Amino acid sequence: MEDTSKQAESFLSLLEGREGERHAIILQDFPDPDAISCAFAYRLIAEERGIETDMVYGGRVSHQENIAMINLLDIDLTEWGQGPIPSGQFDGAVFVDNQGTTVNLVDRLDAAGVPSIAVIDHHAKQDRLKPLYQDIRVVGACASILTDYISHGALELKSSKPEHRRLATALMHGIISETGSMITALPLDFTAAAFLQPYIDNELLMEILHQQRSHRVMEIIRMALENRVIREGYCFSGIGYLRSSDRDAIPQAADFLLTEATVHTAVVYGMVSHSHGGESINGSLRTTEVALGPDSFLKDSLGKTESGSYYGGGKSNAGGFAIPLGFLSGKDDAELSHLKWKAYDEKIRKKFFIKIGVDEVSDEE
Ligand SMILES: [Mn+2]
Repeated sequence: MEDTSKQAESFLSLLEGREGERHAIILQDFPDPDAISCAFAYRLIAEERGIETDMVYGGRVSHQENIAMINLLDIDLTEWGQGPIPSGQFDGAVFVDNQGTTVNLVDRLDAAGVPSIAVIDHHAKQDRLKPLYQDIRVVGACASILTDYISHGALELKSSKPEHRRLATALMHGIISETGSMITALPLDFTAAAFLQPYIDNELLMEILHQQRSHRVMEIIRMALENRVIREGYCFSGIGYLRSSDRDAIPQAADFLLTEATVHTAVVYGMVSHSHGGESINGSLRTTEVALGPDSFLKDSLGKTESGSYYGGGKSNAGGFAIPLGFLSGKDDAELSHLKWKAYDEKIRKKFFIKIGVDEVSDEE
């Protein structure tokens, strides 16, 4: 097993002599369990050394499982909307599970003169930030890096402390969810999970992992089932109009469609009405096909806007896209709404069919 004590040592020396400081822990705009647990870990480690922290993000915590996680584990994330960050409030920013490229707060932190103290991440190295300290490792979950620090003395976990149990549970959830239930886990992730195991709250972990679906989500899954078209292992489903608050049901519906025996790739999309009056087609792709490459699949299928940005992209087994409607946005009477959806639905499906090379005419079930 690799000796990681050096990294933990240099991380701890970074925190030395910083008593009385206040750090902003920066999460990506749409924080996931890995990021949330890392932020929580940094907070408790820093607290031990007299450093105050705020855990902040600039977007939205969506997906009911993530909302359940922060509620059940009592993790108080702060959302920083669009306004400026007051200067003099923070001595430094610490980026966990990101390197600033998936964060809309970086320019505002710069404007407020907040220096980047640390970047702790497991994504491929990017050059957006120039932090004092960085630890970027090839590991399944960033939570495993924070756990590695803890196991090397950053924090002495005690089962008798409820906060420590909540932290261990959060990190375990981060590792499990980020590695697809350990399928993509690397040795350090297993070491971290083994270290955390004695401290976790099993019941709480179960509760976070087994969030029940809301009625709305069930309805959207039903529509996705009804409207699905399957061709050569690909399953496409347009689900019509939905409110922006139900947007998270789209990836959940795609997850569900992927469970059908003959399906290796599922794409679900719908017309989302936003609170500011605009509309867009939002979609999610899920695949079990290792060779597919969601990023290029979506870019090739849907192309890009006139200004040259792609409508979508993704990572190894998932992706998403958003196509703004622009001039066609806004509430219409039933007939026009129907026409509008039908036009987009057919156009999108056609683009995917072209990409996978199947004949559109064979569309009739
Ligand atoms: Mn991560």
